Amino acid sequence: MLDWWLPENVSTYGQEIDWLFHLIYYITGVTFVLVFVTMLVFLVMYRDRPGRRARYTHGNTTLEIVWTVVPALILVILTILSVPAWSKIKRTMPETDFVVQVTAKQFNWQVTYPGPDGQFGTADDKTLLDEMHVPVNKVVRVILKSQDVIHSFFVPQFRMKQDAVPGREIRQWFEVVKPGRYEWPCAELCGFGHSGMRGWIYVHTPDEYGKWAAQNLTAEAAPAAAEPKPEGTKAETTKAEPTKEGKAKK
Ligand SMILES: [Cu+2]
Repeated sequence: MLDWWLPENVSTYGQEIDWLFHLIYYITGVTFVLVFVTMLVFLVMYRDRPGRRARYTHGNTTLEIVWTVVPALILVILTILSVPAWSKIKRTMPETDFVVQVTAKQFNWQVTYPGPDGQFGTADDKTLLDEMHVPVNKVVRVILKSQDVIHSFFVPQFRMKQDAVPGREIRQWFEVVKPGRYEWPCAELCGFGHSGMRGWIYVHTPDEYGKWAAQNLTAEAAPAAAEPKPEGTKAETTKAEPTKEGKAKK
């Protein structure tokens, strides 16, 4: 019923987020209606009328216990219901051979592929700015880092959101079921240029991805990294395709 409300879900675990989101929306929606209807009824019932005097009442203990315990129980139940989604998305790490490193900085996403040797931190690593290319129907593991402040990796259609925290390497994963181009904003107010910090994730069919990788990730593809980069230094970046829109608006 609320499906029009959210961006299209293209992730394998999106359903598990969405039903919780909808459940919480229904609960808060019903609460909202009940509170406002009661308030409006009381406004009319207890309005000022000639000859009527205000009366002091101390309250109703039973009622107060009920409206404290019921919301507390709802919150506990919501917590319990969200445990399976949390453990599936955040706690388990499906096996995959597709790993990319994302280093957030003010105000870009730096996406590093391990290159043909499959190792990070070697001469054939390729780093792109504000764009990531992945194949469809493939578990993608992201090693998320930050070079300066807290940023937040967010792709609404993937139902994935994770802070990037300086000093930490956070592993996340996603698997997309529909090829396309998805906006990738930073969801943490990370500084002056925060609103311009966004990239694009291109989800390709396996064939298309193979072609893209052959053109952009092979040793001869681009003069990206001529020598190994010591950890923490600013990576050289290559623009794989002209995607100007990724860098618009500062
Ligand atoms: Cu940011």
